[in-house]
Amino acid sequence: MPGFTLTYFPVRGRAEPIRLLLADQGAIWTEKEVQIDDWFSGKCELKKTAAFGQLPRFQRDDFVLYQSNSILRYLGHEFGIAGSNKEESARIDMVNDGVEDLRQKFSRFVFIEFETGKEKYLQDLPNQLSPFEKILSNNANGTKFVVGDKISFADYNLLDMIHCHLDLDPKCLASFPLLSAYSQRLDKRPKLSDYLKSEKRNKRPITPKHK
Ligand SMILES: N[C@@H](CCC(=O)N[C@@H](CS)C(=O)NCC(=O)O)C(=O)O
Repeated sequence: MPGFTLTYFPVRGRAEPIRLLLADQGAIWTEKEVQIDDWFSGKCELKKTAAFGQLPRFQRDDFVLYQSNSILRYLGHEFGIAGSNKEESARIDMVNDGVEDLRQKFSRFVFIEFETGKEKYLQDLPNQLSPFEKILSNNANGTKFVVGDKISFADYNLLDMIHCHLDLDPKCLASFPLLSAYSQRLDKRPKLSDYLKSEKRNKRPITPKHK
């Protein structure tokens, strides 16, 4: 088993879809935690060497990678879950880019508008979720994954975004039967389910803003 190391803050954040993928694919990995205060006080040397001055950081032996979506895609190739041909890979990338757009909106809301913008954010959320419902409906009537008949790295990214939004509003999937069934189905995958129940996962808040 290759030695994977994931370095991030003690939150779920942008490392969480990577953790979901690793857990579900049966990988063993080492977590290195960086305390947020150390990072911003300059105590942490890693900020100076990080490719874009940010985390997560992924390492496998002497191969180091930054950018959460690049890490997801790399692991997608590693575990054979990045598409079985060019077209499938491109569609998986497309969904993953759509998840990234949603993650950026979610992050902006959590970090900038949390106190004042919740009502507006939740009002607009169906508009943000409906493309994913449609994507699911176009693939085996929503009974499988976002693309093809095999899980892909984009599924872990989408699942994490669903988890984040269910935490914000447990009823947010009420008008999205396919997304709702999809997330319940994925959560029940044995290795993923074990990880989701684990203490190490549950002691990490979604972001530093969450309790
Ligand atoms: N596009 C990057 C964004 C990384 C990012 O925003 N990282 C944040 C935590 S989620 C960070 O390192 N913040 C501390 C800083 O910017 O110094 C990725 O996907 O990895």
